[in-house]
Amino acid sequence: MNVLVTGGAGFIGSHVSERLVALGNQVQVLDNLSTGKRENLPPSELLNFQEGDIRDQELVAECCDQADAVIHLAAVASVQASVDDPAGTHQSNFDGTLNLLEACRKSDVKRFLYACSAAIYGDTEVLPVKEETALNPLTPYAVDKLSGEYYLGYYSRQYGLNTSSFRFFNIYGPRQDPSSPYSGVISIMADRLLSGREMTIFGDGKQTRDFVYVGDLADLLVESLARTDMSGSIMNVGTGKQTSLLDLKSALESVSGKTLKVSFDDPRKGDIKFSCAAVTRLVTCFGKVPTTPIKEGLRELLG
Ligand code: NAD
Ligand code: UD2
Repeated sequence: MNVLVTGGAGFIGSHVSERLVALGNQVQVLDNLSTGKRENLPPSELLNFQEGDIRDQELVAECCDQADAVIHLAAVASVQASVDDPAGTHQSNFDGTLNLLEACRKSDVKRFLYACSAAIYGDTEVLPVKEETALNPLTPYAVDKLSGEYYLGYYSRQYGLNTSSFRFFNIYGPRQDPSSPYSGVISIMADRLLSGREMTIFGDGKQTRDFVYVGDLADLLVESLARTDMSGSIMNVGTGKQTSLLDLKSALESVSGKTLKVSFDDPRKGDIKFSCAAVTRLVTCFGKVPTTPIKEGLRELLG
């Protein structure tokens, strides 16, 4: 199969590309390297790297012409960046998605997988969060992700494109970039632990997230490529378990034998307190949830 992976040089995309190549697929990566890195990708004759932008309609059409399937991961993944620059991030996060859908409609692409986000639920009172829960996208990032998901539904109904939108919860693992203050909390914790620097916990550390190991997500996406019975589907990708930041700290310390120095500061404005995915749809569709226990995932991350 020839698979176009947008954002393939990024954190999640590089794991997906690696899996696809290992299974003998031809992989095209389209990435503008805004946050991704060429060196995240394995050297392979099966992998063709194209430095370019999903906002470039002509280039996107060329890439889709050769593809059997698209895994669309390219986006400005930082929620804060979207708050700082709604119009700029909209071009990648929404216009880029529509460019891809249009190009797929005009070519022979059979399957389209999309990286949506738990951010579209906003702050919910009832946990775990089901897909049917009222949506409350509170940031430009979440509005664009949700709009993209709605468009997938439209292209599935109107043009028969076999689409699936996956609402990722908090993904972690090797190659997640810890360099920004808005990087994933596990990447920051691991970085500070290894460098001996202190990290700031915003709030009391009792907030929870549903953390998914990136390898499990990559397996799930690759497995779902061949599915012909999922068109128009929408699905949470979480484990159904919550872990607090304080529990994460203990787990990292027990895995590494080191102590993580922390200080506490006020909670971030608008921060969600508790988050956990309902996984019934995932179980019904795949017969399983992401399985890597958090300590094992942390061990992989620390290397
Ligand atoms: P990432 O920043 O590592 O990956 C995004 C990739 O997209 C990068 O390689 C970047 O260079 C590329 N990119 C950005 N804009 C582009 C454009 N206009 N044209 C071409 N390439 C472009 O982030 P990630 O964590 O790997 O996220 C992958 C996807 O998953 C994103 O769509 C993100 O919104 C979504 N997501 C991630 C999480 C998480 O916990 N990491 C949670 C929910 C959703
Ligand atoms: C994650 C995703 C976001 C979106 C959302 C869905 C990342 C980076 N962000 O946001 O894209 O999909 O999930 O709900 O993956 N924290 C600290 N100290 C730090 C950094 C973070 O205390 O140095 C706290 C933060 O205030 C929050 C928790 O850790 O309470 C998780 O933060 P995050 O940025 O990793 O992820 P989240 O859930 O805000």
